Amino acid sequence: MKTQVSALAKTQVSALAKTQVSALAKTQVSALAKTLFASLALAAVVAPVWAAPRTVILSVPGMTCAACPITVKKAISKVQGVSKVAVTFEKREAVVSFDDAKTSVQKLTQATADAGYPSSVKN
Ligand SMILES: [Cu+2]
Repeated sequence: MKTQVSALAKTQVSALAKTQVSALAKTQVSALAKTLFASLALAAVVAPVWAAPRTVILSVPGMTCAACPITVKKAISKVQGVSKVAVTFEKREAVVSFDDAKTSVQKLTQATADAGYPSSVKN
């Protein structure tokens, strides 16, 4: 009889322990979720900082005369988010400053390609 009680007590202790572990796990998950949420909220706040103007140098090998840079500059300037464009015929390159929240390097190279001047990133 004593043994049975003892066994029963052990079972209950074990069950209690499991409940506690489970509660602890839930607390940890909740804490993790809070941390995750906090970092996501922080990311949302920080995002505009990441969207700071970026400058990229595009190689535009297809420019064959002094008038070509005008066409290239016009094409890049039309892309939304572009703040500054400097195209040099001598170097066959375009230095473009843009807001990477509004546009991407891919859109810039696409714009020059659409104008007849395929380009690629130099830096
Ligand atoms: Cu030309």
